Amino acid sequence: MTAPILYDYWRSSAAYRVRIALNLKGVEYESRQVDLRGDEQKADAYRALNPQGLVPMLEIDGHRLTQSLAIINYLDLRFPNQPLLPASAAERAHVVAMAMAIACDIHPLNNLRVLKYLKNELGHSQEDIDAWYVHWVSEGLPALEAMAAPGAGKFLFGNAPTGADICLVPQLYNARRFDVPLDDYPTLLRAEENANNLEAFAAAHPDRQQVPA
Ligand SMILES: N[C@@H](CCC(=O)N[C@@H](CS)C(=O)NCC(=O)O)C(=O)O
Repeated sequence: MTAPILYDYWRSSAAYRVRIALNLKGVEYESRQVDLRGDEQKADAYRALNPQGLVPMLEIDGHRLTQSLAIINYLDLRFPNQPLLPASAAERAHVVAMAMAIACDIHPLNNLRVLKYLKNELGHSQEDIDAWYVHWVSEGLPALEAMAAPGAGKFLFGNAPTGADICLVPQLYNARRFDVPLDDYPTLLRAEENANNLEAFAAAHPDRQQVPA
């Protein structure tokens, strides 16, 4: 297999998820930074690869895959070592629900293009935008804590990392950037700490990525 190419951005939480999944699966890949600060994701050259103009995009096995959860699902089926979802239908639905609570219900409200639209098109102040960010994260995380607590062990579900932890760690990284208080989420913090103790998670951290000049 030729090395997959990840169209990546060091600070993108959706790309961060895919970096973690690739590392957990032990798949070596090439990272190509798409500079979101310079709007490279909107350029024709990138949109020709991913019409949505978003990162991540993964070239693997002759495919161009988009959407981080779809990519992670592909990797899980393609590389069955270290499964990222439980085998039982009910447990799988629970883990997917936690991942989606983050990836579908928190992250999209706080994405760069949404924050830029609030600022540039709708004329909101940075103070309003920060409040918007904190509001949606602070509404989503208590629900996630309640969802996770009954089945959590070292991780959000049980004692091995799953797709839910893959979504959690980048979301908490982002929350800290916006000074969102996290003390009320002991289950989430425990899973985050245990995840970050694994090299697969640590190596995917934004601080360990190449930053475009
Ligand atoms: N649902 C998509 C979200 C992708 C996404 O929103 N990516 C962000 C970075 S985290 C992006 O490319 N933003 C560019 C922009 O907002 O213009 C996924 O999970 O892959």
